[in-house]
Amino acid sequence: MSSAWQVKARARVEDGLERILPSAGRFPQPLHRAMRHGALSGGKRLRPLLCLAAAQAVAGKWQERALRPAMALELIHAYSLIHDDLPAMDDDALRRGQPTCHVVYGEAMAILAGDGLQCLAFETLAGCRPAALAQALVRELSQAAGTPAGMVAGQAADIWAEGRRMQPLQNLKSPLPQLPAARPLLESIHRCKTGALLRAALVMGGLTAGAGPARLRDLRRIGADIGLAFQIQDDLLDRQASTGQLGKTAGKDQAQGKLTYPGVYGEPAAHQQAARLSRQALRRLDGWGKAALPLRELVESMAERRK
Ligand code: GRG
Repeated sequence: MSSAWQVKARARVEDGLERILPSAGRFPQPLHRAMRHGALSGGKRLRPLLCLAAAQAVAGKWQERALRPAMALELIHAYSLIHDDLPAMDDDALRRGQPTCHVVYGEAMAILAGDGLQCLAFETLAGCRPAALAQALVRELSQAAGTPAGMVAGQAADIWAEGRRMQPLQNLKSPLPQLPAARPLLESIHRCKTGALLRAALVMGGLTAGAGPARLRDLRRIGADIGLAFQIQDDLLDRQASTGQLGKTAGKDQAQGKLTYPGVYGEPAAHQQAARLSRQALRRLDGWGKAALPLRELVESMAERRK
């Protein structure tokens, strides 16, 4: 169940995204419609809410100026989902209970829509003031979304580990090194692919609210905990929930031979690990006081999520 704070924050994010996305009627219309399809067709808006909640936890009250970084995070997330659904990646026709972007607009427009959303994310951050804050936010988001320790690196390692889409590499002149062992590889994939952006959401909220080094370190640690817990839960939900519940195709990880926590450790141990990480994140918030209530509630609702 969403708290009143979450309802208000989500509405502000929806309004903001509606405002900054190019209108559907603007040339070239197929591109802009595809971008809007990717960014406005539902979604829990977790990353923006985490950013806004972290800013409030640090500053003690609602931070209007955290809306820009919050939207930038969601734009990057939306781009990653559009690209992840492409036939060359995860190849899925269903997302948030609707046909995926490439199914509706074709592969070329879906690729370009993802590119456009990524550019718009950084343009949005460029409008933050003072300029030193904009610079710090751009650094945080580009590291979390990029490589070697961000989302793009995690996605590449995931695809490499899965093996299915690597056939062209047989033509390489110099062979690639062996993949790391399953357990460290799995944790690294999860921390980079999904965890890095969730961690950045907290850090960007903290930066916007002027957090000092100790608060930023706490936010980074909380973000790392909930980021890994989130992906472990995703692995579990992929096995345990239905396509109707998830709004995306269930049971794909096993079908595609993906490296997952329940696959490597078993479902009970994976469940325990996710629960332990969520508890650890909540403990780190002890002593933050009332201002951190929205953040606590978000961490709790993430731990209980069913989709
Ligand atoms: C294509 C560069 C590139 C990266 C893609 C994030 C990602 C990397 C792939 C998504 C694959 C996936 C479904 C991972 C599970 C975790 C995840 C990101 C789930 C979707 O996030 P939610 O649950 O989605 O926050 P909503 O729809 O609520 O926004």
